Amino acid sequence: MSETRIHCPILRERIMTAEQAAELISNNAIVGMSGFTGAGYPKAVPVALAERIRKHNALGGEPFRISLWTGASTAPELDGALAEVNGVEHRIPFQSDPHCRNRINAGEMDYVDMHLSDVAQFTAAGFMGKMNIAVIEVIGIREDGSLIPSSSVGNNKAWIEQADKIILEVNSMQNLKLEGMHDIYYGTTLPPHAPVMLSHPADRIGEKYLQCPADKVIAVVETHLTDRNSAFKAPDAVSVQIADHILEFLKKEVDAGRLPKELLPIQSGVGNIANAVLEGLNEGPFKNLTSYTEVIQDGMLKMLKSGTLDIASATAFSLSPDGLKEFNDNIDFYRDKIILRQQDISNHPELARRMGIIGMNGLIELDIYGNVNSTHIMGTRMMNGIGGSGDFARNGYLSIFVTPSVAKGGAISSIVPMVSHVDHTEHDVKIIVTEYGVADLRGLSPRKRAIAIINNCAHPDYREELMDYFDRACNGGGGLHTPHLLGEALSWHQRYEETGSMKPAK
Ligand code: 0RQ
Repeated sequence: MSETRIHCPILRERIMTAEQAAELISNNAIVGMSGFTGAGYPKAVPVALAERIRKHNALGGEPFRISLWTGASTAPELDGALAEVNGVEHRIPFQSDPHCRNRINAGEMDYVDMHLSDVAQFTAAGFMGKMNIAVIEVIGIREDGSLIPSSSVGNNKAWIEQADKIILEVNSMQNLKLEGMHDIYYGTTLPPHAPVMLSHPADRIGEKYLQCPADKVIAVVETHLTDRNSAFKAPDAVSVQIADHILEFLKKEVDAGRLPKELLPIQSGVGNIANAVLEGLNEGPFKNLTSYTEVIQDGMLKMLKSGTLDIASATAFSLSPDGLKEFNDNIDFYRDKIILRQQDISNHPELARRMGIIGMNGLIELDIYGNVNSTHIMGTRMMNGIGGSGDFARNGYLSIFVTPSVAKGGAISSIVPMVSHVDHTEHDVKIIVTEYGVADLRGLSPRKRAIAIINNCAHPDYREELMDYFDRACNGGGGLHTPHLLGEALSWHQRYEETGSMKPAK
């Protein structure tokens, strides 16, 4: 394996085991790791590090903990293993791992939930200290020491630049034909930034490889392990209805001349509903679409295959096992239709505005005035994080938020009088879609938004009560711009915490 994938003689001399490499990471280190939505993350060193931490902590004394910075969410072998041994003191910028989530919500891990476009600049500026070491998965090392990136790019360029030392995992399980699909841009790190000269998702502005000074590389570990590839749930009736409403909405926008017939570049969030929306778009009337997004999901492969989509630009794959097989079996078809970029470019605010991205993201709850909570359960417990949704919602052309009208079998209304946490304010939220319909909030004042959201999107079980709240708030003696009953605004959440349901007792 080393003959074929590690072509740089100096770096071949640094091959060692994952356990030996893990010994090179110090207690309290700031560690950057590759990985974005379960793709391209290191798979051996974090597991070995977790084992080392477990043994260290079993002896008592000062606990061994690191700061862990990644691209986005990773996988059980990284976030899961390190969180299980309580080895992470500080975590940025996004996660979706159950162990990690438990530590965060138990107050045992400091989690800084960040806009994904901002991380490279924020860390390069040194706001949170200097990165000591980076662990990066690649699929090969070229003779000159440059690196062939893996199934995600994420923050790898930034981590390689910022870290004092680097450990490389060379994963021979990844398809070598990924080589050439990446576009790594070296023109921007800290302000003042020059304009990023990209105006179409198909544009290439960078290099195919990651530059990496060989003298920083202290270990090379060979692996042969697959990415975490979670299956998607087959689209259920609710997500199909949501997808249908989005299609209808987009068709009307085209008819009204507010969108071109091939739309504008699409961004689609992660998760089952986002994937179902892509499946719906694939069956819709649109052709020659483009995508400028973060992750390539199964639905996007299908759209490329059918010709609905011409090009997809992203920072990572997020495929199911079937999706991965389809991709690998037909990689020659997909190679020139997918470009993988670093996340400060895939999510770049300037580019989102320039290209006029149509952002489609999920949410936990929204309120009657259109404020969206994407991250917190009942105001206090972290789910995943804001991820890239804010990069696109604020800066794109249209920000569409999608959600089933209820959660937990109907015990929770996704539409509440006041959100228990805000990620996307009323100023960034343009269109809401549930299985009941579309609320087009563009140009509506708060009171008109409330009526549109309740009538078009709320579940019938909660509609009357929401309207009752709104009516009483309008007559409650407070201001009439955004009417609220402050003592009652969060009572639905309180009721859920106390009774297990937002529905009032009969
Ligand atoms: O939990 O499966 O245990 O029942 O949340 O909800 O409805 O399956 O929707 O998979 O699209 O995820 C906001 C989490 C939605 C996601 C969120 C529970 C619900 C279920 C999942 P169960 P659904 P999705 C690009 C953009 C932020 C990041 C982002 C997300 C689970 O879209 O993380 O947009 N977004 N990134 O039961 C309690 C509520 C609930 C609730 C849903 N009101 N109260 N639980 N759930 N609503 C990608 C990146 O940036 C990397």
